[in-house]
Amino acid sequence: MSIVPTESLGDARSPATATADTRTVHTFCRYCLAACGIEVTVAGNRVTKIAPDKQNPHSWHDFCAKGRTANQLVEHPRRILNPMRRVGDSYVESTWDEALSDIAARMNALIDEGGPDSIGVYYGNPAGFSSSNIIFMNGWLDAIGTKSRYFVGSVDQNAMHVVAEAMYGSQLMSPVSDVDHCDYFLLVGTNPAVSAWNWLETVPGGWRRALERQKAGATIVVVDPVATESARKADVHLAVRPGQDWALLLAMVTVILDEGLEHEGDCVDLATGVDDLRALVADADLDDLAARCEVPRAQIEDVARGFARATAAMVVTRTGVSLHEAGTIAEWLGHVLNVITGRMDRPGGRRFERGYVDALRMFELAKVEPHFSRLRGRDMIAGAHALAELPDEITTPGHGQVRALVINSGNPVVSGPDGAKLDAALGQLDLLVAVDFVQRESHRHAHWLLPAVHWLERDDLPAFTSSMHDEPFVQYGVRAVEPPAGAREEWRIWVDLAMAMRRPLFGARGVNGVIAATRRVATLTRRPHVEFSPHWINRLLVATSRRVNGSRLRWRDVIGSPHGIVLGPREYGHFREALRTDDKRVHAAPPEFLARTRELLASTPPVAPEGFPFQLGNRRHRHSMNSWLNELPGLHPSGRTNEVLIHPDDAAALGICGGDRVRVFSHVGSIELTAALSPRLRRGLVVVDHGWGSRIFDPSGGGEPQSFGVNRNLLVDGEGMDPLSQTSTLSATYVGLERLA
Ligand SMILES: Nc1nc2c(c(=O)[nH]1)N[C@H]1C(S)=C(S)[C@@H](COP(=O)(O)OP(=O)(O)OC[C@H]3O[C@@H](n4cnc5c(=O)[nH]c(N)nc54)[C@H](O)[C@@H]3O)O[C@H]1N2
Ligand SMILES: Nc1nc2c(c(=O)[nH]1)N[C@H]1C(S)=C(S)[C@@H](COP(=O)(O)OP(=O)(O)OC[C@H]3O[C@@H](n4cnc5c(=O)[nH]c(N)nc54)[C@H](O)[C@@H]3O)O[C@H]1N2
Ligand code: SF4
Ligand SMILES: [Mo]
Repeated sequence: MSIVPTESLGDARSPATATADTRTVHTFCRYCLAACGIEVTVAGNRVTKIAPDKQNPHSWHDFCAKGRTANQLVEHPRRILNPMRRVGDSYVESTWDEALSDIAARMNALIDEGGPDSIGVYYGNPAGFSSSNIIFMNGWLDAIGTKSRYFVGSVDQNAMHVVAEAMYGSQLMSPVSDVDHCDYFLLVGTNPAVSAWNWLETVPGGWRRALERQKAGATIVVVDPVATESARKADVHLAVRPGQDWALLLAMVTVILDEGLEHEGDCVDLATGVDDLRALVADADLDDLAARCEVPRAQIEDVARGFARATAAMVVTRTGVSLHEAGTIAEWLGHVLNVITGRMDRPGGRRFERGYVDALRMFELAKVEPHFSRLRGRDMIAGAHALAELPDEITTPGHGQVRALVINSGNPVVSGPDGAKLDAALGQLDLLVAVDFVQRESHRHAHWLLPAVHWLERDDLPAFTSSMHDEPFVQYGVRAVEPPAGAREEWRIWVDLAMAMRRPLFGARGVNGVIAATRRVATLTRRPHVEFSPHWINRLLVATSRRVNGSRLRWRDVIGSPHGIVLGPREYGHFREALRTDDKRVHAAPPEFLARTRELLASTPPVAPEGFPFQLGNRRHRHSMNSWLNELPGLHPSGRTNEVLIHPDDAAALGICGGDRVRVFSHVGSIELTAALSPRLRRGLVVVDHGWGSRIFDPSGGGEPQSFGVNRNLLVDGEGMDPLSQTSTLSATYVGLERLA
């Protein structure tokens, strides 16, 4: 079949119910992986209302306030509507032709001097919610041949990738939660009541569904140093010492193996390495482990037994685990608990969803050559280097020094470690290009601001993440409104840059010529849909998709089903065949993890350094998305900002009352904010929400920057890192507190 679309994208959109000037569009929210189905009312080209899509068969018929107000970002008063070029201290509006040719010429000159690695990119979390952005960004990076790729994974999910690679043979093999059949939830370092049940998986309304299971008799255990919204609903809350989940989970593995509570079949047939685990736990001492994580031994034993004996159970680990030095070990031990108690690919456990597209295979085909960073000599993880390495790579001269950087959907000065150091480095670049809607903190030194398109203005078919849904599902995410004339989808920016730089997209000769030819034909024939676009790829992916529950996906069904299609019931039993390990077994005890765990066992428990007696924790807010959406009045009544939460006893000892101004300092930075007292924290922990303190500039209007709250990551040392996943230790910083006069 031809993959050239025969209808325009406009025709492919959902058959909107229309009255005079008002239409209803069914699509899904792309702010987080919960992917809630939504019903968007559009008048003219304006969104007038967003409601949950009650007919979406996969979604939970509900959503959160971020989805409800998604149009506020579209209509942001400071939205960048055309490319903006820096001239001195201000910006002037420019055309795309000017922007692309200037950026291309400057980048080519830098490559001539310092090689391809002098061009770098940082891509943030929202890049992954577009079905075309990262594919074409990599195509452009391959065109250049640069390895200076930095990615949000090193402040988020890298531990999962490292564990999946070592245990299952592919970094992308992330199991999904089978919530509706689960009898025992062990939730570690996650607050799904606020953050929704998502981290490399889509489990719509996951928390609500877990609570329904609880009503039917299931047990929920939450492991968190804070009595969060989720912990307060749990049957058991283990207020673990921050960063010591590895000790807690290892203690549970010990109890299970010592007491013979493991799943015999899976320990023999499915997994290898269980004997190595036995040898490891033989060297561990339960009392020592309990002392390290500061959870009573009896409670650990209870939970381990309850978990192992439950008919159906799952461990879920998230960012509370990963943003610490032993994050990978704790993440691994969570998977070990699932594997040795027979929870993989069984009802109520962690299932492997195949998806209609074999993302694992595509990932293998696109496999990048190993690359070691210039200064630290560290390997890439999930195709990118650690954000923490970026500042030195920018400021240290030599061949391959990063001299031009593109920030694609990211705000790393606020979301990554040691923002001040990164900010200073960004200021030294020969060329900084930001692709975003508004100019935020990380973009303040930008030479070019390139306006992006919001998902309400964009079509997405998230085929490569189809294996992350908790049931087989497809939905074509149609746009609700047309983007502003001057904004461009990222894929087009990357394609245009490759062409302007005269470097072959994907490093494949001839591709640029084909794309240029389709553009010429489109102009000549006045049929814009003839032009090459990601739509071609979508058609190809659907045409070559694999059978789900025995049937093949058809394009007309995909675009003819605005609410999405559940492609039959959840399937079990594909995990084994999907494994990418050579022996098709789960490697329960990868040697590098065993070695690191022995190191941790031999180490003395961490002590707070002199002068910094508190540990800085983190919180997410329902109405924020990392460092953005904080500025939207519909989500945050004016004046809302972040504060420092302190345990009342700790506050009393320092003479601090709620409402006092307080200075929080670490050995790399200092911030000032208002104190709020909360008995919900462990003593010794202080909590500041991340994501605040990002200014929003006004490049077109010249107004004063708007600022909301303070950036707690200014206190985080970029040197702190989990050696296995290269993840920054964003939740482990030791800080001091003082009351300000
Ligand atoms: N202390 C601490 N720090 C953390 C965390 C934590 O728990 N504690 N969490 C970490 C986690 S999990 C993450 S994912 C990272 C997030 O880190 P990042 O992804 O680097 O940062 P965000 O704050 O999400 O900023 C995203 C930017 O993308 C823009 N944007 C949104 N949608 C689009 C789009 O479609 N196209 C384009 N071009 N731009 C878009 C937004 O305007 C915003 O400026 O932060 C990490 N930082
Ligand atoms: N409203 C909202 N929803 C979001 C986001 C958002 O910014 N806002 N971000 C999205 C993104 S990008 C992601 S990655 C997911 C993240 O989803 P989650 O990982 O569930 O994120 P959090 O809600 O920050 O929950 C992390 C919990 O870990 C706890 N914690 C901190 N340190 C430790 C520790 O050492 N051990 C243990 N056991 N717990 C610890 C914190 O107290 C916190 O309650 O959420 C997504 N959903
Ligand atoms: S939980 Fe909120 S932000 Fe996430 S997809 Fe749903 S509506 Fe969007
Ligand atoms: Mo994240």
